[in-house]
This record gives sequence, C-alpha cells and structure tokens, in this order.
Amino acid sequence: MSWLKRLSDGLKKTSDRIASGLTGKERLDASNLDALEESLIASDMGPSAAARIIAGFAEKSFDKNASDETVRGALAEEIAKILKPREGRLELDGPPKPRILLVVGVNGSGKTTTIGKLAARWTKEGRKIVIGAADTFRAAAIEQLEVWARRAGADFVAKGAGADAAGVAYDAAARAKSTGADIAIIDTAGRLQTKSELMAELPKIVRALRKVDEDAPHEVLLVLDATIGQNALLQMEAFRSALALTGLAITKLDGTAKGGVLVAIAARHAIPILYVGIGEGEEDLQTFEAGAFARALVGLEG
Ligand SMILES: Nc1nc2c(ncn2[C@@H]2O[C@H](COP(=O)(O)OP(=O)(O)OP(=O)(O)O)[C@@H](O)[C@H]2O)c(=O)[nH]1
Ligand SMILES: [Mg+2]
Repeated sequence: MSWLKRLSDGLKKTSDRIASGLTGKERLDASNLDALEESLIASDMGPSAAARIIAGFAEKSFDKNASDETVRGALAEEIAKILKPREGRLELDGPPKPRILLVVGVNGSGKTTTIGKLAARWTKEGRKIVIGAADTFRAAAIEQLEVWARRAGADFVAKGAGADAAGVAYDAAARAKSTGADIAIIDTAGRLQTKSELMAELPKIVRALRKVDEDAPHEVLLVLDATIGQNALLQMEAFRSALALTGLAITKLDGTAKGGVLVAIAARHAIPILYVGIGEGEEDLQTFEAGAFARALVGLEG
C-alpha cells in the first residue's frame, strides 16, 4: 500500500466528518459554507482556523459542474496554507555526535511506540542508535521499550524501576558518545501537564544531558495524542513552558474524527510538526507533509 493511501485510510474518520459538510448540490452557497465551517470545527480545527479556511475557500469560484475532487482539492489548499509553515525535519546527523533527542508527553500519548518506530527507521537507514529508558516508573515500561529497541537493533540503556530518571538519561547519552552512536533517544515517563512536581523533573533530565553535551538535548519532541482533540493545545502550552520544544509528533490520528486538531495546533504554535502516527505498526509513523496531509484530511488519496 502506498504511504498516501495509508495516510488517507488512517485519517478516514476525520475526513468523513469534514466531508459531511461538503455534500449537497449547491454546496458553495452561504448556508453550505456555514455547514462546512461547522464540520471543520467538529473535526477539532478550532473556530479561528476554521474561519480562515472558509474565508479563503469562499473566494474561490468553481464551475457549476466542478467535480467533487476539484472542490475538495480547493479546500485542501486552504488547509495546507496553515500547515505548510509547520513542516519540519529533524536534524539526524551530527556534528555534534551523538545528537540527543528527548521525548516527552502525557501518559499514553504514544512516546514509547513513536521512539520504537523512529529507531527502527533510523537503524535501517544505517544509523547507530542508543535508546535510554528514562521512564523508570514501571518495570513494564522498561520492558516495552526494550522490545522495540531489540527489534530495531538499537543499543538499550536502562536501570531498574524506580531508578533516577536523570541518571538513566545521562548514562544513555554518555554511552552513545563513548560508542560513537549517531543518535541517543531518551524515553521519559508520561506526566500530566497539571502535575507540577512531575513537570519539574524535566529540567533535571535536561541538566543531566548537558553534562554529556552542553547543547543537549538537541531535539525535544513532544508526543501528542490526537484523540484528545482540543485538550492537546493545553498540553502544548504546559510543555512549552517547561521545555524548549523543537518538534511535535501527533499520534493516533487513525483512531479519531478529531484529527483536525493538528490544524488548530499549527495555527496556534510555531513549532515544527515532524511526524504523524496513523497506527500501531512500525510503518504507521509518517514524516509530516503539509500538502499530502491536507488532501488526506478532505478524503483525497493523493
Ligand atoms: N492506533 C494507534 N495507536 C497508537 C499510535 N501510537 C501509539 N499507539 C498506541 O497507544 C498506546 C500507548 O502508546 P505508548 O507508546 O505506550 O505511549 P506512552 O506515551 O509511551 O505511554 P506511557 O509510557 O504510559 O506514558 C499503545 O497501545 C500504542 O500501540 C497510533 O498512531 N495509532
Ligand atoms: Mg512509554
């Protein structure tokens, strides 16, 4: 299956919701534009992004026989205008070597799975990866990460459950450096953005990494679960105030009709969107591409 098809299949619940506002013969009169705006908001794009998209879309003129594909394509263009500035790529190759990537997010957002998928991809591309299990909360969390690391062929650094997270982060980064690895990926425990004592642990991990490289972490990736919709915006704000985020991964877009939240995030926050998760498997993490994503959101396959 092509990655575009996989993306549009993954976004089907959201695109069905958006497309529900696009049907009807006189689809571009004012009342239909209102219905379309409602459907964008229902996909969790948020009122201001939805209004921007509709304003741009309303200015387009279509032949009365315009195909459904043409109309959807025009809508996708307006969505892509918001997404395009957020398209970003991780810098994977040093110097400095290793590049140190810290991964954060709330409980269950998809951090460990995303790390596993990235490690698999990067080792296949010939890079040497070290994964550090700085989620020391539960033994099961360490085992889950170890399974992914083994499958990916990545080096794995852990201590027992209950160990100091900053210490494990340091060990993993130091090991990556001493073994000449390209990238160290540090997994962290999920933390609710409202739990201030857990949020305060993050700067401690950063300080530990800086003992290995004073510019570390070179990347701080926030993993957001799309199924929580607008709540993702609150999480962004809380994590942004604790850490200098450099990128986002948005997961579980396959499990929700609220995938429009990615557009709300892009409209509100000038942080690159790097990856989108559209399933649990290794191949279900895709590099974010604004144009393709926008087209998949309106139900187009390519
Ligand atoms: N459908 C779907 N499921 C996903 C995706 N990404 C992750 N998951 C699932 O979400 C669940 C939680 O993922 P984890 O990677 O364990 O999340 P985490 O952020 O590490 O969780 P904690 O360590 O408990 O904070 C797992 O069952 C994953 O398989 C995705 O893109 N789509
Ligand atoms: Mg985890």
